[in-house]
Amino acid sequence: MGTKSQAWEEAYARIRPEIEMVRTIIGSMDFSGGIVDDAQALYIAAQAMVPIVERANNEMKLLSSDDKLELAAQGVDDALKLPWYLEPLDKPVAKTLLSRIVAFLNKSTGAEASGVSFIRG
Ligand SMILES: [Ca+2]
Repeated sequence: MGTKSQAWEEAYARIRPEIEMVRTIIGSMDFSGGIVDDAQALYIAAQAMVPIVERANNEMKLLSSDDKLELAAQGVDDALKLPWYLEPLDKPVAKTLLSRIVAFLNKSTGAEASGVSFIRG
């Protein structure tokens, strides 16, 4: 993963309550288990993390694109407790998914309108 920047650490501390809220909400949803439910939970967590990270970035103005992607993926990892055999995958899968979600938002509404400026390319 590489070393986390000071800005990353500060942003992570800042969004921890919001990550916890996402974790609680997903935990309260009726996912009965199985790979389809796990995939849906992953998708929901990834979507939830985009505005959370973007808001932290707007407040701090210090995060690199890598920081933001890493932050969002860490948030997804924290928010999801998957079965042990899937747990090592949630962060890397989240990164791919987050890149796709942001690419979609930027294409469908434009980066300006969506307010989503991170994870391009
Ligand atoms: Ca996890």
